[in-house]
Amino acid sequence: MNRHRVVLLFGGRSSEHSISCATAGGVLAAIDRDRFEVIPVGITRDGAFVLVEDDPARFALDPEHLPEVVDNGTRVRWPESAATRELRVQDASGERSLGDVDVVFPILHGRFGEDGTIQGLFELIGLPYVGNGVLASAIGMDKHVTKSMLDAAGIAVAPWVTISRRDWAGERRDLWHRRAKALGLPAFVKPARAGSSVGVTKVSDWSELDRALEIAFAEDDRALVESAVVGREIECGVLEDPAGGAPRVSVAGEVVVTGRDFYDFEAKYLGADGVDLVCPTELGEGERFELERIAQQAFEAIGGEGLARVDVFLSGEGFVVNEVNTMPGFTPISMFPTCWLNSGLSYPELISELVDSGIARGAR
Ligand code: G1L
Repeated sequence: MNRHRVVLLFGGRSSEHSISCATAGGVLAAIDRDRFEVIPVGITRDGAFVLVEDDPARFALDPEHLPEVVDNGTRVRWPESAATRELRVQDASGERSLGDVDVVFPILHGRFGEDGTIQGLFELIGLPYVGNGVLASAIGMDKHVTKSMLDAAGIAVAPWVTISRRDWAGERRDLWHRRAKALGLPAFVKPARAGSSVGVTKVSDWSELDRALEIAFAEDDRALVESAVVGREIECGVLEDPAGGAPRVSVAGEVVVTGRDFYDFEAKYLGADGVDLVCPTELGEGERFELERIAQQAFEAIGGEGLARVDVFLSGEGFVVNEVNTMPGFTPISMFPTCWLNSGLSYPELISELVDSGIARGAR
């Protein structure tokens, strides 16, 4: 059988460049080589597309040495029209063809990665790709827009107020303070767009609000003030059904925070102490059923395609959706692959399934 040719795209102009590289290393090591031929394409921190050697070891997740895409002087050229899927590369000895590709697997975070822009490029040039499309990616990137969509679909979310930098700097700052304070304490202040808890502050006293907003405004022009939900932090994976049926939902995992304020950036990616991922986590039968329904609804509310991780709180009043992540952490030990592993899908199988669904979508 002819192997499908997969462009693994990673790195990029984002603060999570190294996480993307390490994730790509995990995918390179696990992807089924009998079925897929991989063409690794890195994006340098400056935004250059370079052809990278297909060597998983180069991108191992080592806290001492964070992996990165170095500019090796090559330049990858995308197909110039939707009539061709030919990838080309230029190097010191000139330009040559890399042959036709079947699908792109984008492992990119933040701006120009999971906000729909790169997906728009693939749509324009007619290249099939893995994961969410332009709209769901753009929605999922923005916490205010995600919450608005979920709320409109009748899905419970924590009460929130969105404040723009202009609102806050203007004459009516008091009005915005009052609106925020009506939410009650404790509260979280978050930038509207920024992944991995960057710029997020927990506020336990309103005297901390302005400082927290300032931190959030360093990341984005809009900030959310959100009621903190008291409850368990539970996450589950959603996968598109290739046959067009209802999306599938994995068993649930739980983020058990023991020694820090919340599940922040350090805890998530640098393996800092104080956080345990428990999967599968204990839920009653009714809760499991309810979570499955909510995860499916949340996925559909944002127009999800391919996959998503749905993060919820289980409070005294039931489930509250916190976030729909269209590009979840994806190393072999991340929550999303772990949830699927405990649902009977291994990491290599999960990768195969995602790539297959990207190819199938391209064919439709
Ligand atoms: F392509 C998929 F499958 F949709 C996909 C792409 C990227 C799934 C998960 C991710 N995750 C990431 O890119 C990252 C959050 C690890 C990048 Cl930093």
